[in-house]
Amino acid sequence: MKTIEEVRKDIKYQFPKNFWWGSSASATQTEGAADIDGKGKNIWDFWYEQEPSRFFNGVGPADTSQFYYRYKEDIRLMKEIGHNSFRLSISWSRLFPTGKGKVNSKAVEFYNNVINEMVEAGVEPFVNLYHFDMPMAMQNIGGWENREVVDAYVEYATTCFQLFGDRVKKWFTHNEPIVPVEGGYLYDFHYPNEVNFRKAVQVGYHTILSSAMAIQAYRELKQDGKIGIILNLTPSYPRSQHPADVKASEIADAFFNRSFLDPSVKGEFPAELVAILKEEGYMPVMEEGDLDLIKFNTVDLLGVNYYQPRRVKAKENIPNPDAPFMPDRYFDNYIMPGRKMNPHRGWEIYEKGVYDILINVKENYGNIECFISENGMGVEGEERFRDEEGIIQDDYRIEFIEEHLKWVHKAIQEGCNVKGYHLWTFMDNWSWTNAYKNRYGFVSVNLEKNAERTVKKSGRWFKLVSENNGF
Ligand code: BGP
Repeated sequence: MKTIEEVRKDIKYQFPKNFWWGSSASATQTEGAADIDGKGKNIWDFWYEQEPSRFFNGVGPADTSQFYYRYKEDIRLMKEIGHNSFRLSISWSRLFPTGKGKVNSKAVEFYNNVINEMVEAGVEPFVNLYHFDMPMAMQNIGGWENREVVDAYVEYATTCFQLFGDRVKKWFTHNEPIVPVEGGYLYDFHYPNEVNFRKAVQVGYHTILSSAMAIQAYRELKQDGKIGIILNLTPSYPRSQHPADVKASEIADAFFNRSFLDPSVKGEFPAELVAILKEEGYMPVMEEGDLDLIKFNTVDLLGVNYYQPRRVKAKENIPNPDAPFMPDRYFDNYIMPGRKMNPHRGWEIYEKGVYDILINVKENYGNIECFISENGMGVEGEERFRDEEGIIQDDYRIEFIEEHLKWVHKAIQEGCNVKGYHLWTFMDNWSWTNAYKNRYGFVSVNLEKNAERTVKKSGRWFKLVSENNGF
């Protein structure tokens, strides 16, 4: 590896001053201690009890990376590998074991300790309020389908602002809110494992409403920070410029990107999506005043998660009219010949996608302040890349990050308002039903050796990038 001096001489991509270098993670995926110190169950604890076989190698949410116990060591390592910021999430069911009512004082103590430790280390905490982890007591009354849960979420969010807002200046209402809609109500990879488009729409709508209401609550408190949302933006590319392919990709974009992006940033829903929902008879139940709430409480800051593109073509066959309604009634997914793959995860790698997203945000979303809040490369069986000194030689990850950063750099040169880059993720963690199958971290977690942490080659490399503010 090059020395700092060698790297410094050779910087081709210099990033703006105070660029946010760091990584992101979530509570359920890292904390462990799932039934300790008064934490209530969330949907993951419950589902795992019901169906452990749905989780890779049968590993459940109590066996995650033990951040609850080892946060001091982890924050020290963040600092060591050049983090000036890190995104975590608060576990709603740790703070409110039944979703609302009485606050769990042990949770307050834990999050205070984590936040204080980070501030002391010079790693700015970016805090997300919801990362796929509905408290079970709330799911039992319908989760996001039920408007009462929206009110409980706003109470939870407000409590977080009051408890931690003196030190936390970057808040996020949700991470990838479309994923629980897809996983829980369309494609069966999150609890409650339903396939029901009507519910999916209601869940999505209530999530957007909850975000706007939390933003309103945050602004009423007049804390001098920013509040945003983190969205997985998956650009839709048509197979060809044939109008039928283009139309199919525009519809996919309206369902999967603009459904959340437009209301979050512009305060309104995409007309194309509303037209389809009206025509098909799937408009959600709304209350008077909701649309104004959404209109006037848009985000300050946008987190962009980018992993892979979505390639789309016009439908090959007429859909079965008796099949349950799904968004893909309007398009087919397209496998592009010659695409570049991450063979370890089975996802396409298309680095320019990140640039296309940023240009779109600049041109069509008022160039709102944004940052890359997740990007990363999952690798199955990564232990095989560990060398004799015990270091994972993840050159493929370094290359992956570099190739994406080059496009981020180009977007910045062209005037995009991009403030930072966070890798998914800091250390290997528990990834929902995939458990520990795909490793993403700068730091490896050796499950065989009591979750021992060792910095990978990419972590050492990232330290240099952060110190030089470029590479
Ligand atoms: C993102 C989620 C993360 C994480 C990541 C990797 O969509 O925000 O929580 O799960 O995907 O996922 P996987 O392990 O399935 O490759």
